[in-house]
Amino acid sequence: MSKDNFRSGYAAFIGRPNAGKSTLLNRLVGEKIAAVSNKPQTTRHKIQGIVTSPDGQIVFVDTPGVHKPGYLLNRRMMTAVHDSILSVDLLVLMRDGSVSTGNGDKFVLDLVKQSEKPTILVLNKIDKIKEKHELLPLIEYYSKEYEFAEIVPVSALKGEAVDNLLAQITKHLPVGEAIFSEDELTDQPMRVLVAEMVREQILATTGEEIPYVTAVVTEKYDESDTESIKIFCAIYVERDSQKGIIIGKGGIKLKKIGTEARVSIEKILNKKVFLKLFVKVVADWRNRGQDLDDIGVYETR
Ligand SMILES: Nc1nc2c(ncn2[C@@H]2O[C@H](COP(=O)(O)OP(=O)(O)OP(=O)(O)O)[C@@H](O)[C@H]2O)c(=O)[nH]1
Ligand SMILES: [Mg+2]
Repeated sequence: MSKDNFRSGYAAFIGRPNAGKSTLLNRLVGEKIAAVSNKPQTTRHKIQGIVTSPDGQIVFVDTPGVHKPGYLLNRRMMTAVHDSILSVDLLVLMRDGSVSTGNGDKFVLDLVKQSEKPTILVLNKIDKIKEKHELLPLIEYYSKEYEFAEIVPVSALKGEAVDNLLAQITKHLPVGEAIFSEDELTDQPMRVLVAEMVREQILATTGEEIPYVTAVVTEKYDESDTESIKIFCAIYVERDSQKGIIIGKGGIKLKKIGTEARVSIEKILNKKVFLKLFVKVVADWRNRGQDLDDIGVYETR
């Protein structure tokens, strides 16, 4: 394709919690830049991932799953979703194609309708479906509700049909030059990426009650040593009892979180990493603007 036809622009993933948005982002970018877990509300802020091909450059914006805001934290998460919808060229509405439609799905669909933006519908998790024709009623339902630019079934987990999705997304972006240099994968600062990797391991290692009350902040990122990078991360919780759960008996849980996170971080950095984690108790941080600013969940409007 000649350079005159090169397309570029921003595309935001929106959908319910657990739809697989971050999994797809990582898959498309080819590196883990967003935390993934089986617990809803894993993503807390906008994460940009960049995919450059000979045909175009897509800047993907991963957003938190759409949910009812309770805490100030959740209100800020939903502001991030609304901001993304307004600022991008194209929406990618993602849903789990293996489950039936609920009120949450309708709410997300309404956001798309209100935006009137060109939107690609992605039906994810097709690896969980035995017969592909089982998707037909869903495709029919969505086609009646909105004029989608494309409807693309994929499996983000297995990487099924994601190349086709990239081509479809590129096709619907405006003609224009690349926005970022072609070797860039994300605009996320390393500090934020590191904190994401630690939080991902907390989500993987602890039970249902803990994910919502924790946040991770990289407090020190020291590259002065040529051999290894020294990283200190603070894990915020709201109560002493939660601190105990994260640390575990004899520190065993925190150790596991640290080891697994270090492996992920070393993979991205291609360098040896010294990772130190410590737990901070800050009551009600989810409702405190200053704490949220410190943690990096910013007020964007
Ligand atoms: N079987 C299957 N599971 C998937 C697929 N894509 C994602 N998952 C799983 O679904 C869960 C949620 O994935 P995430 O990528 O964290 O979902 P998300 O939409 O980013 O969720 P939030 O950040 O909470 O909004 C994880 O356990 C993933 O492994 C898929 O294609 N097939
Ligand atoms: Mg996510």
